[in-house]
Amino acid sequence: TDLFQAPDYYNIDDLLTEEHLMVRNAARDWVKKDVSPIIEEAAQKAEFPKSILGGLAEIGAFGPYIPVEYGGAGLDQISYGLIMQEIERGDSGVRSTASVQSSLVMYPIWKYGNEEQRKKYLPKLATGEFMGSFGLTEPDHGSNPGGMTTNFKDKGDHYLLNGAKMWISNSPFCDIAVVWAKNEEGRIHGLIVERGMEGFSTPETHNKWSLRASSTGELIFQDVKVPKENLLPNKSGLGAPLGCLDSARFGISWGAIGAAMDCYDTALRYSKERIQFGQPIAGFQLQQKKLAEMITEITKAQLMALRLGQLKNEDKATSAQISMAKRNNVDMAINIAREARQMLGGMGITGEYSIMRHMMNLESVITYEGTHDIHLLITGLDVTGISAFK
Ligand code: TGC
Ligand code: FAD
Repeated sequence: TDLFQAPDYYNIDDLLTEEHLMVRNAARDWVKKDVSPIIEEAAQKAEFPKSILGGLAEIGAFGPYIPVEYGGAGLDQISYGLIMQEIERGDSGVRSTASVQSSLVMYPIWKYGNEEQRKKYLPKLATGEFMGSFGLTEPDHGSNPGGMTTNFKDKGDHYLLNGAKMWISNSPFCDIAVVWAKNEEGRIHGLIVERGMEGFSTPETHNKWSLRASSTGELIFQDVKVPKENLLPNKSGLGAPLGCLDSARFGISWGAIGAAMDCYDTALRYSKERIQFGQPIAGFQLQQKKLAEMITEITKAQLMALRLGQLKNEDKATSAQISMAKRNNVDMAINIAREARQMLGGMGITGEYSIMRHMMNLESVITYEGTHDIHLLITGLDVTGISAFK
């Protein structure tokens, strides 16, 4: 990784502002210095490296676009994307932690919370003093979150929350969780649940082969008394959590490019150095086909992400446009990881190189935040007007 050369085949840097480049380069330098050297061991041990939380906050990865008055970095959407790209070049699990904190915890508190909630939580989330998780998925409701059974009842001076969430990033160490649950009328609301509330537990999910440097777990609620002031008042219905997903999926469409860049760069360098049959394997047509297709796909993904960022800055990006980019760019990255791994031969399966870790991580990325197939159906619905979900 010391020699990392970021591919920029179409001079996309020329389309970025000074601020974008500054933010991107700061994130890139930090990943190189503080993430790349430790991440392989963390992944092998299946431990989230908590030592990097301060650094993530410093590069603006916790709330990049949240206004400065709430402790956020006050940046635009392209800067947010570039930060995600650089972090995921290091590891998708680290990017997951940042995505959840920013788009799934800070975003709903900022957009759907009241001023008191914003002031209480956002500045601490921005520094990493508080870490958050986002509970939407349940054991029996993944792609179909609208079917959720987690529920809360109005008990006069508090709400009583019952149910369980599964596959929750950051859950084992989160201080707060933004939890989506149905009220007695079946309407979905967001509640802020705090660690320490009686009846709230967060068991860790073990034995993952993917996203091993990210901590995943459950959120279990057994008669948890949630103060009424912890309900997010300004939006309800399934559209509320889905609105958060739009922001996270946008970040992932950039993040996946980072993972792909790292795989491409590693394979390119390796193939120029690795000699077989008396010549670098980069000289064989079959290997060049892989490299040529990789750089073509990365370039297409970069242009898609950049245009989407422009639309998002103008508040014009549709959910369906975001789905298309998430689906395309993650698929692009996982295919590049698989091809790049082959180019390294046996070396490709070891932790000496980052490729196999990226490849395994991307199996989660292509599944969470809406699976590859769900995003295809979202595009299908958008272009035909007919839902094929149900
Ligand atoms: P449907 O009837 O289509 O929609 C219900 C309501 O929601 C509105 N809506 C959206 N609003 C904002 N943003 C979006 N992207 C929206 N998509 C839909 C819609 O207009 C409607 O509003 P209203 O007012 O008419 O009620 O809902 P459906 O039940 O048919 O399901 C739709 C579907 C399949 C698209 C959706 O449920 C879906 O996206 N499923 C995938 C689930 C998913 O992505 N889960 C992610 C969990 S979080 C996670 O994975 C974090 S990973 C950690 C990390 O990020 O690193
Ligand atoms: P299912 O919904 O059971 O899907 C199984 C298969 O069926 C998939 O291939 C799917 O595409 C397909 N399928 C489903 N419905 C249809 C349909 N209508 N038509 C065609 N095919 C269909 N969730 C959170 O809320 N918060 C988190 O922080 C979080 N972090 C995660 C971290 C990791 C490491 C992982 C793996 C997941 C995480 N998730 C999180 C959950 C993630 O969002 C879900 O796994 C995902 O939405 C898919 O749900 P499921 O696993 O229940 O699969």
